[in-house]
Amino acid sequence: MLTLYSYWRSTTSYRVRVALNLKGLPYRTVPVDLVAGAQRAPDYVAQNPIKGVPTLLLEDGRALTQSLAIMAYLDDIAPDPALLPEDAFQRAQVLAAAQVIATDIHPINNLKVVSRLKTQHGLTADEGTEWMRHWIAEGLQAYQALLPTGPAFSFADVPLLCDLCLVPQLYNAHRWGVDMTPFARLLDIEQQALRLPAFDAARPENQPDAN
Ligand SMILES: N[C@@H](CCC(=O)N[C@@H](CS)C(=O)NCC(=O)O)C(=O)O
Repeated sequence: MLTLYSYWRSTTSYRVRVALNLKGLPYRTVPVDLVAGAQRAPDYVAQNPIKGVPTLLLEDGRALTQSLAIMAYLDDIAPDPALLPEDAFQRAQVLAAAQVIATDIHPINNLKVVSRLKTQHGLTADEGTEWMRHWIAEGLQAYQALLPTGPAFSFADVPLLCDLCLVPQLYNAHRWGVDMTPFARLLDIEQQALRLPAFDAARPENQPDAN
């Protein structure tokens, strides 16, 4: 069976949990307590040198890191349902939206970045929260601006790779108190997604390490 090293509140782990569930791939979860610093333990770093979750351990013992790469791998080994459209232009649109979240929003709000701003650069807790709210809101504005009107999810009536990035990011936006008033289209997508068992089972509060 596949093994997912995951943290309940991690948005990158949440993406992969949804992908595994959508594709019906059974897996066991090994919690990595990010708040306790377990991602920096030497045994863990040997598998995931960037010191983050998720890591996906395959049945033969090989490990994969980076949530987008893991999702691409899962799409290759279990193509149904597809996470990317066949059409080259639509595929690029979905990847662009996914990257707004995965490469523009997430890295600058990661635990280690905001912690360092506080410990090394004098940011207060409130300023740290303001930092995250600002960059999440700016990123969500960009994401929403990329979307057509009409489909139930971002680009289609089924969830695609970018929706698997969006829903966890929205969880995070709620967590940090981002004003969601401008994001009605995104909240509709979230509502649709969380009705699906694959998303519901992947929610942070449904994870074994939730507290
Ligand atoms: N680009 C990586 C990021 C992995 C990552 O940093 N995940 C966060 C949780 S969402 C983490 O483990 N952070 C640990 C830390 O900041 O110390 C991916 O998409 O997998």
